Order: sequence, then structure tokens, then C-alpha cells
Amino acid sequence: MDGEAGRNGDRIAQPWGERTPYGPGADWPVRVDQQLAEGLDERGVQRWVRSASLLHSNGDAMDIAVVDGRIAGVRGRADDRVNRGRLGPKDLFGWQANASPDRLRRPLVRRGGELVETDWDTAMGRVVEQSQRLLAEQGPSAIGFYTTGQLFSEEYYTLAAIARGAIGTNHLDGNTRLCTATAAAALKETFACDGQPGSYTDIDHADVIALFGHNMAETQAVLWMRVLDRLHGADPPRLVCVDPRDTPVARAARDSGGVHLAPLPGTNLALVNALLHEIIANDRVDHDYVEAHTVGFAELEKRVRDYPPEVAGRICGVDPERIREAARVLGEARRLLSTVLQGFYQSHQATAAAVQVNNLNLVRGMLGRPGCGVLQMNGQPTAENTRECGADGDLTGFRNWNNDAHVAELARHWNVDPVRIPHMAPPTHAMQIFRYAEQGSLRMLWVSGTNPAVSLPELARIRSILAQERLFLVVQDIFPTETAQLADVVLPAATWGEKTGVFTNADRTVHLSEKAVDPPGEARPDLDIFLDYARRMDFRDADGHPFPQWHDPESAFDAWAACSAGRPCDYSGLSHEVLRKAPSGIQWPCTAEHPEGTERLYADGRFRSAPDDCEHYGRDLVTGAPMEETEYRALNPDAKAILKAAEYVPAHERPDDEWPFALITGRTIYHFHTRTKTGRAPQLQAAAPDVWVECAEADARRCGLVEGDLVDVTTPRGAIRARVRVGGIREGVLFVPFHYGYWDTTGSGPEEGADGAGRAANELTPTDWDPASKQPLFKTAAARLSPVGNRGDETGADTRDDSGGAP
Ligand SMILES: Nc1nc2c(c(=O)[nH]1)N[C@H]1C(S)=C(S)[C@@H](COP(=O)(O)OP(=O)(O)OC[C@H]3O[C@@H](n4cnc5c(=O)[nH]c(N)nc54)[C@H](O)[C@@H]3O)O[C@H]1N2
Ligand SMILES: Nc1nc2c(c(=O)[nH]1)N[C@H]1C(S)=C(S)[C@@H](COP(=O)(O)OP(=O)(O)OC[C@H]3O[C@@H](n4cnc5c(=O)[nH]c(N)nc54)[C@H](O)[C@@H]3O)O[C@H]1N2
Ligand SMILES: [Mo]
Repeated sequence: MDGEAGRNGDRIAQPWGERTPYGPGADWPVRVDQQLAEGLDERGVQRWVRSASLLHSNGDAMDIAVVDGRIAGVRGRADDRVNRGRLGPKDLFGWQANASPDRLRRPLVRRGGELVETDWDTAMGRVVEQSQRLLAEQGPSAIGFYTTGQLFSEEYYTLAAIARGAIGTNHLDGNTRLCTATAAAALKETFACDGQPGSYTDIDHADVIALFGHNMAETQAVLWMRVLDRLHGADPPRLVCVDPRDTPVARAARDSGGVHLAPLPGTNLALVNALLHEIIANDRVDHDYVEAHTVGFAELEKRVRDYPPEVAGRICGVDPERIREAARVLGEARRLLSTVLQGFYQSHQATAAAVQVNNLNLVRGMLGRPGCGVLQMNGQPTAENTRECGADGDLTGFRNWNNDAHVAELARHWNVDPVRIPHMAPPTHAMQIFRYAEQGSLRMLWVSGTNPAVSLPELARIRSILAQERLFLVVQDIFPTETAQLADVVLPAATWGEKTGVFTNADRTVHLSEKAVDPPGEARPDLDIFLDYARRMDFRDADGHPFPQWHDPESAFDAWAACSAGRPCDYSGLSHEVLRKAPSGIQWPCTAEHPEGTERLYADGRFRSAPDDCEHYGRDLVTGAPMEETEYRALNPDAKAILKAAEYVPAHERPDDEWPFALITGRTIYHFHTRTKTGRAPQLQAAAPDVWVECAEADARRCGLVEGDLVDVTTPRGAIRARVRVGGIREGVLFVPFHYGYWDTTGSGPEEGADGAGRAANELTPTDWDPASKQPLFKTAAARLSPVGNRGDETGADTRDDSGGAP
């Protein structure tokens, strides 16, 4: 399928394609990427249907090619502000998974221990019967929902209304807890409200771009193309990269005259505190900005005094001179763009460390102007919408669950009694929902659009929770996943390209994704499934009308837009029709007064942090203890940004004699998560067919290992077997990609890792989370490496040696 049908060369070997250099302040040139089915050329395409990318949070606008009612390829949209026509490898090839022969086509129910096909009436009948029984016997707390960052706004808004407004359970969260909970928490701590301050166009203007625990080259390939094009153009920016691995970002940072810092995993906070120490000690502070727009500077100054580069250098295992050098680059920046992602978010002091990045930009006065911004990144395509719509631990519309006026306002939108909406305690976070299921108080769990039997930590425990007899497990997915195997009822969903809805990327750009083809078999859009459940449950609003009051994507969107009006994530200027006609995606807030949307938040130095307006009163960053309303009023009466400081504390699990390595986990450019889609796209699967473990050359030598050797990686939770990749990581650290579960994506059935052993990284990870955001620690564990004594062969495509497009 590559070659003729794809423009722009072999995008497996050259993931970022050709360079289109540009200089500061110029428009990013257009480059249209396209991939069509083998033998098809453009003239054969019958229809192009508008959509955007679905295998990351970048929001690349694309059109879906349709031939004879089937998806036959994709093309980037030249007009769009996000990608100017470009697509990454996952989007160029991933669409093939839609037509995979093992898509779920009919509902399944468990009968005599086996999952068997059935009709919708039978499957939904079981779900309704269980719900009604549990509501009668135990009340709403017996029921929980665990959803995703991969559905559409309309679907999340509906699910939130059903869970909180109709059932009245507090147990609703998204896999966004594993993903962007810390992004949201860090924004809430600094700005007292979620909402991405920066814009992707900041890349066009920045003279320094700092990436904190963010392997943008592999995880937001199109945004990285934008950075590469700046690096190849006139007056290029310098990069700062903070990552224990030698990623393409790290290499580009060194080549740009910037700095790569490779701290020991779990020491980010000490490192950023030292950067702040240097910036304050050398008076690189914008005192006017700090004075006019922030509170908390004195405390921050005092706190970071304890972190001179020598101290942080010892904690992080980094040369203090490198820390000084990085602080100089950040301190001399005229336009500083900072980005943060999982290397910071999936750690024990996640929120504390991510907040210090906000502090860096605030003390330098670098916010709300072109090139000056913070991107507390998202990961999943619609994680932003999960948060906005409140299908996670947030109240719909960035409302404050702890503010009765906000709850009442939401109740008015839904036309339900405010007491029905749980708000006496913070919404239950996902790790706690699983704990309740383990302990037996939660008896029904409805999982939609996520595969926790591969993606949650400590899988042996997760499997035993999900497999319990007493837990009624509903799984709504498009494939027979590891999680679906454990379900009592499996509901077959339609997915991207088969249903219509709205989604929003990491820089608040809203796109409409339209239905291009019919879903397979009896599969139905998630929205239809949720609404069908509501009707069968006969939920009613205060006037006795069926609740939710909406019935299709368009009416659901309009209800959501109305509910968001006046809140920071204001969609009131948007509709399906507006988005269908707009040449490009539009950034919220978008209102009648600002129909073009809003490029940057807080450009006027005004925040949504007034005590009556804010989404959250904040927490103690070290313990996670929530602040009271009165404390918040005293701290921030004038709606400023908050500079919050925190001391470094070591991770709970650190390497020792028995477990000598620090284990981190993450991603490769070719796969998305548990590979349910990318594992079914032949080019992507061939590029990275099986799990591997990355280790430093010195460590390999010490263990007597060479490239391709088979090893067991063991932690106190479990073991996996993988082939060794040597190099590209700091000594003492191991990296395992988390994409590989046991279910075969190419045929249909169980498949195991090299040599028959387990291969999911989460067999190894601990049940532990950041106290503020409650995000699990996928990047902190202590591990052991033992050779299996079987000399290996190839480990698959290797992005380390890929210089395609690298500067
Ligand atoms: N190809 C691809 N792209 C994706 C996805 C995918 O599965 N595949 N998933 C999407 C989603 S949902 C997400 S959330 C994003 C995630 O995007 P990223 O956060 O960029 O991806 P990760 O590989 O999880 O982690 C980033 C880096 O953190 C580093 N790291 C590990 N521990 C530490 C530490 O203690 N400190 C520091 N400073 N760095 C550390 C790792 O070495 C890794 O290079 O990607 C999105 N895009
Ligand atoms: N060790 C380790 N673990 C991690 C991470 C890590 O870095 N390391 N990262 C974490 C992060 S950031 C994330 S985001 C999670 C991701 O973890 P998951 O959410 O479990 O990963 P996915 O494979 O994306 O699961 C999405 C599921 O939804 C299904 N699906 C796709 N489209 C639709 C649809 O339209 N409707 C429905 N109903 N289903 C659909 C897919 O088939 C798939 O089974 O993993 C987390 N786990
Ligand atoms: Mo994520």
C-alpha cells in the first residue's frame, strides 16, 4: 500500500516526511499527505468526508476517502491551522483497522461461562435488569462507569448526564485519569481552572521550546514536523529536552544548541526546582508580570532556595553545569514555549512537577503572547472533551463540584433536582473505582472505549478484579479485547468514520468528524447505546420528560454548547453546521462575540480564578490534601494566577541491590496504546511487531547481553519476556513499550510474548498514584533483568536509528 498510493515517500522509514522550512513569525507552509488503498488513485475516490486524526491528541484535520461504502484512504486538510495538510504514520495507515474481519458485529452475553452472540434487546435487557436491581438493593454507589478519551463530546456529555444526573453515582471517570489527569490538575493548581493556555502557533514564534517528559517526535508526529521545519528554517529556536532517554527530541535539542537533561526517573521536581532556583538567583524574573498577575512568588522563591544545581544534580544524577546551562537557555528566551507530558504526568510528584513548568513561564512573564505559552499536553484525541463534558472526575463545563451555585446551574441545564447530582465528596477517581470493585461495594462496572486489562497498572490484580463473579462487567468496544474477554455483556460500538461527532485537540481546536461509512453488522454509535440505555431505564427530568432530552449527535451537541455557555470552555458559538462550513478547526472559547474562536487564553492577564468562578480551590501538592473555600479566598481574592511551590520527596519504589534498575514505560511512533487499531494495520504492525526492552550499553555489557537477546524483566508485581535493544537510554534505566497485550490483533485469539511469557508492561507496574491528580505511576518502578540464554534475532523496526527528517 505504500509507494504509488502514498505521497511523500515511505512514511514508516521516514515518519516525519520531507522538510518545509520556515522562519520565525512566518506561516507554516502547506504539505498535503495522503495514503490510499493499494491500486487506488485520487480519481477513483467517490467521496471525501471531513474528519480529524484519532490516534493521538494533535487534532490533525483530514478527509476520509470513500469508495463503494468503504473507507479507502485518508488525506490531510491543507487549510487547517493544526496540520496544514500533514499526517503522521498512524493516521496514514491506521484507518485500515475499521474494516478488520474481527470487528465486533453483534452483542455478546455470557452464558454457561462462554461469551455468545445475541441481539440488542437481550444484551441491553441484561444491563437494565442489573442496573435496576442494584439501584433498588444498594443505591447508585453500586454502579460505576469507566470511559475513555476516544469518544466524541456528544457521547461524553450524554454519559455524564446519565451517570450524575440520572443515576446519581459519583463513580464516573475516564482513562484520562491515566493520561491527562495531571494536565488538568496542574492547570487547576495554577489557574484554578482547566483550559490550555497556549496554542500550536506558538511554535511558529518561539525562540526556545522546552519539552518536559514529552517525546513529541513519536507521540505528536505532526507537531514535531512543525518544530523540525522551524529548526531547518532561518533563525531556528533552541530546544531543551528533559527525558532519561535519548529520544529524537533529545538529539534535536543538542543539535539546536540547546540542552538535553536526562534525570533519573522520578526526580523531575528537584530538577525543575533547580531551574527555577537559577532563574530567580540570576534575576531572569519579569517582576512587573509577577506583581500584576500572580500570587505566591515569595513562597516559591523561598522553596527553590533549597535546590541549587549541586543539590538537584545529586538527586537527579545530572551534571550541575548542565542544569545551569539549561536555566541559561530558559532565562535568555525572548519567547518561551513549554510543553509537558507523560514523563512528568505518570510520576509520583506529577502535579507538583508540572506546576513548576507553569511557574517557569509565569515568572518569566511568558504567557498569552505569540511564542509564549504553556502546553500541558493531552494524549488521547478527545481527552479534552472527557474533561470539559465531565465524563471524568470533573463536573460538566469545568464547574466546581464544591460550589453549590455551580451544581445548581448544571442541574438547571439538565432540568433535574440538584440533590440528585453527587457533590458531597470529590468525584471518585478511577483507581478508587477499581478498589471499590475489588472490595465488593461496586457491583456493576460499565467500561467504554478503553482496555484496562492491558492499560491499568499491576495487571494480575486488575484481571482478578474484572473476572470476579460478583462484578457485573459491561464492555463497549469495537474489538474482542483482553477486557472484553472478561465481560458479562459486550456491546459492539461504531467508531471514527462510522459516526458523527465533535472533538477537541490539545490546543482547544474543535473539529467535526462526520460519518463516512456504515458500521459493521449491528454495531451502533456509542451515543445511540447510551441513549438507548437511558430510554430503557426510563430516566425522567423534573417535568417528567425523558432524560437526557436530546436524541442525536446534533441535538446532543447543541445541549452541550448551551451548557458550556459562560464557562471557560465556551462552545456557544459553535454547532455542527458552523464546523462543517469552517475551512479550519476553531479554538474555544467560541461565542457570538468571538465567532472565530480564541487563539490564546489569558492574553489579557485575566484569569478564571475568582473564588466564585473557579473550577477548583486547589490542593497541597505534596500530600494532595484539598484546600477549603475560605483558604482559597484568602490566598487568591483578586483572580490571579497562583505560583505554587513544592518540596521534592523520593519515589516509594527505588532501585536497590535486589531490583537494580529503574523501569519506565511508554510509546513507539508506530503503535497506539493496546494496538487494537494499529496492530491491525499491516504496515504499522510489521514496523514494531513485538515488545522489547531498551537498556544502556554499559548495563548490557555488565549483564552480558547483546542486541536481540531474550531477557526476563521482573518487578515485585510480575515478569515479562522481551528482546533487548541496546542504547538510547541512561544507565540504570530500562524502557518497555506498553502496547503489547496478550490478544492477537492479526488473527483472532490469544497470543503471547516472545517465548510464551507475558509481555504487557503493566504486569510490572505498581498500584500507586500522584496524590494531587491521582494519576497512576507508569514511570516509576524498580526492576531486575535476567538473561534467558537464547540469542535473539531482529527486534523489528527501530526508530532510534531513523534520521528521517531529523535536523
Ligand atoms: N505513537 C503514539 N503516539 C501517541 C500515543 C501512542 O500510544 N502512540 N498515545 C497518545 C497518548 S494517549 C498520550 S498520553 C501521549 C503520550 O506522549 P508522551 O508523553 O510523549 O509519551 P511516553 O512515551 O509515554 O512518555 C514520554 C517520555 O517520558 C520519558 N520519561 C519516562 N520517565 C521519565 C521521568 O521520570 N522524567 C522525565 N523527564 N521523562 C521521563 C520517556 O523516556 C518518554 O520518552 O501520546 C499520544 N500519542
Ligand atoms: N505502562 C503504561 N501504561 C499506560 C501508559 C503508559 O505510558 N505506560 N499510558 C496510559 C495512557 S496515557 C493511556 S491514554 C492509556 C490508554 O489505555 P486504553 O484506553 O486502554 O488504550 P486503547 O488501546 O486506546 O483502548 C481503547 C479501546 O477503545 C476501543 N475503541 C476504539 N474506538 C472506539 C469507539 O469509537 N467506541 C468504543 N466504544 N470503543 C472504541 C479500542 O478498540 C480499545 O479497546 O494507557 C495508560 N497505560
Ligand atoms: Mo494518554
